[in-house]
Amino acid sequence: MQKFSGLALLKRALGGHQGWQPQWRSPEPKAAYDVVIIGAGGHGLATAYYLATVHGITNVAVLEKGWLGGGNTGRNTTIVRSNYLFDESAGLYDHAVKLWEGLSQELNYNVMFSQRGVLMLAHNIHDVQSFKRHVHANRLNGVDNEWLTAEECKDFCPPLNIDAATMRYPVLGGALQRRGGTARHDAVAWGYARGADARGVDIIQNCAVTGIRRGPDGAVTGVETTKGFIGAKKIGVVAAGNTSVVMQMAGLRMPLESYPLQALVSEPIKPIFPCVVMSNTIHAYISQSDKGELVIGAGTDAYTSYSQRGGLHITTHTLDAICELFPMFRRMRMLRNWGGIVDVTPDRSPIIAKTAAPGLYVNCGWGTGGFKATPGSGHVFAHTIATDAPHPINAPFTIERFRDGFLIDEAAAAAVAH
Ligand code: FAD
Ligand code: PYC
Repeated sequence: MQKFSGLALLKRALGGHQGWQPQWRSPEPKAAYDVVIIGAGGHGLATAYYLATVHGITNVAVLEKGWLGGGNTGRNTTIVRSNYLFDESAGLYDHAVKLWEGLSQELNYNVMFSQRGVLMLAHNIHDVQSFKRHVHANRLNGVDNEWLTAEECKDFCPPLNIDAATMRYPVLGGALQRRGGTARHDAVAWGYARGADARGVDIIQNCAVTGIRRGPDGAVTGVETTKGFIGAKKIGVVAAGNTSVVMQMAGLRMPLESYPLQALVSEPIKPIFPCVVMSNTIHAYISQSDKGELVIGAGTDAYTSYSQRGGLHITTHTLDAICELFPMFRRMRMLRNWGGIVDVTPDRSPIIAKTAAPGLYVNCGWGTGGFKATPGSGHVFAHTIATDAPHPINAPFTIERFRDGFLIDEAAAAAVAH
């Protein structure tokens, strides 16, 4: 694998940037693989990477109907945090944050992970009580989170308006996770793709899965695709908003609904915004990308849909909220908006599990919040596929919890987007 280093960059720069190799191959599919992963988003690529690096399973294909990272991975607003309420979630999301902290080194690829802090604002008594409960629960689990007064919020994020006289919903304080922050979403997909490819994983783009074949015993035998049949001993479905459609191909119904979720960015400006701020109550969140754009987002559309765009009224509502919280941004122009399709479970927690079909595994239900979990999700899903048993961290995240009632209700922590 081509190594990146300061010296390598300098050498290429002096040589007119000749000689860079493609970061991954574009192979034709083989007749069969030990494992086929459906979906080359961050989670699917991370799964393939850890199958190869941790479990030594390299006869793996990742099949992608479009382009690598072109789903929600390349459409999200890159917020990383682990301030979820329940022990199970703290275990899962903080596992991911710990992997984020070493990911650029692990992949030899700069994923631009920036722990600039995620501040969740409280605007009413309910918010204050709920966030303080999160702060205490997180700290019991060894996850950093602290309560700030309104003035401390303003110190941490100077553009924030805390003048109660000018606001519908005054800022009463906020919960700050300093280890939270942002990362470069494309780089995460590219870094995992490059690492998996170098270990022999075939990443096959423009290859839609159109069917899942099962043998007489119910076990999977392979997938029908737009490039023909590909045999597989094991199949991992990591198709985000399309999960229900793909699982239906194996005859399985999922407890999921798919909604459009959108975001938008402003014109780029000089660095002004030092952290991530989220407001669940007035429905907006904001950060600034390293390119200088303000990255702004809101909630899902109210209705299920497979269209990768959201309703205009959601955008205008979000911008109302942003202008109220940060009056100085009233003069900004918005550059572009886009949407993704998010797969939402009834308890707003993911499913990372074996299924009733032998050899078929599913990783889904991340809804509006799976980017932050990418490394941890791939790591534990690879374990589940390789050993046919869950990793202790994902053991509670079964499909059966919706039958048995062991829900992990993270609606509040799933935050502004829900
Ligand atoms: P994806 O990246 O969507 O990958 C799934 C892939 O499967 C896609 O590339 C798709 O083309 C492919 N696929 C589907 N069907 C088939 C098929 N039949 N055959 C082959 N391939 C198929 N999360 C956060 O943690 N923080 C955030 O700030 C955040 N902001 C968001 C903002 C927006 C606007 C959106 C839309 C989402 C946001 N999320 C956020 C959620 C996050 O993006 C997702 O949970 C996460 O990226 C899911 O990753 P994935 O790899 O599972 O899915
Ligand atoms: O999960 O933090 C999150 C998030 C922010 C915006 C969308 N999802």
